[in-house]
Amino acid sequence: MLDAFAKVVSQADAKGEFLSGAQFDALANMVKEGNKRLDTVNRITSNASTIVANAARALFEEQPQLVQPGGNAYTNRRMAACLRDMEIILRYVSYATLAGDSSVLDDRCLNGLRETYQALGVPGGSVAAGVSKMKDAAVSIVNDTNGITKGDCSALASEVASYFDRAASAVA
Ligand code: PEB
Repeated sequence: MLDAFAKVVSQADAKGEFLSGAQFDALANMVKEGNKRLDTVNRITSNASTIVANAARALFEEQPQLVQPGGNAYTNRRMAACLRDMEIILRYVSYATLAGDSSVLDDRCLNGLRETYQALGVPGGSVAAGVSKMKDAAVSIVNDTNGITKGDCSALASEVASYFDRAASAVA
């Protein structure tokens, strides 16, 4: 598990070189913009249950077969497993956002997840659709300028979106 700093260190060390100017500038910018990152993680974290619940509701509206007899979210046990899975994925996206690097998401959540779903008979495409709904909700919460100092959060918003996309394409 790496963060943006450890990642650069390992890349430079693999080549036996000092940090490049570009690597240094990118990290300096990350420090300069650090409060935005923390606010972003904080917003996702404090809205996690809303993000999960709304995304799940929208998913089941769009794919009602999931909650009908024989569906993958039919019975309270499977519904609970589904909501839990969405929450786990959101949690790892929040960690990756804090770290500024996807490795925690890749290594601890996505690695082998497609095969797990295949073995369980859970449709990966439906999980991906749920993840994409969480993405839309999280990005709009991140971009909500209500009651905060206005600034440019576009880079962070697209970084957050990229972690959701990564999760969706890992299971689709
Ligand atoms: C991954 N999910 C399930 C299981 C595992 C995971 C390991 C099997 C064990 C269990 O049931 O608890 N666990 C989960 C995860 C990590 C982890 C992401 C990462 C660290 O450790 N059903 C649907 C939707 C979808 C869904 C499409 C979006 O209809 C999910 C939610 N996951 C789902 C369901 C089960 C499951 C298990 C229904 C139960 C499957 C079953 O037992 O029939």
